[in-house]
Amino acid sequence: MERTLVICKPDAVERGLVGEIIGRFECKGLRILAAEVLHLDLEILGRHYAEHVDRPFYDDLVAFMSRSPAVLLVVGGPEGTVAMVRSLMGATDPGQAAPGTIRGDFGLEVTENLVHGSDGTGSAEREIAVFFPALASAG
Ligand code: DAT
Ligand code: MG
Repeated sequence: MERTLVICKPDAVERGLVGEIIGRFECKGLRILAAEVLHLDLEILGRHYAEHVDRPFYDDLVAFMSRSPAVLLVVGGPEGTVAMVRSLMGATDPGQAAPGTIRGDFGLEVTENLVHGSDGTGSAEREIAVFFPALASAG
């Protein structure tokens, strides 16, 4: 089974969109393998977003991601699941995201874009290990 790390970001929780977002993955046929509500702090966000620490938007990104609780999910399915989740999410900027995608249907601007999904199978396994160490793959 291919796995990916999904985060329903603080805006999604605040707006009561978690059920809608999880429902889209379930309707597609993907499985929820793990779920947790967690108020993220700067330490865990620094590990999760390690590739972005030097980007100009990093401070705004982590301020947003740490302002209220998020819902962390491990989503699993057949080969291609990581890309399928990205396609259900839509483009990073909700203003550009296609209608029918989560970001396209519910978002307006890039920081508050509702949902995170890993961008490859390697980053998926690394991110799952950050938030769900008990589910980390061997090696
Ligand atoms: P994605 O979440 O689609 O994988 P990313 O990994 O490039 O996008 O960036 C992580 C998050 O950082 C993204 O969800 C929202 C924020 N972000 C990205 N680019 C940004 C920008 N140009 N301005 C402000 N925030 C940005
Ligand atoms: Mg990314």
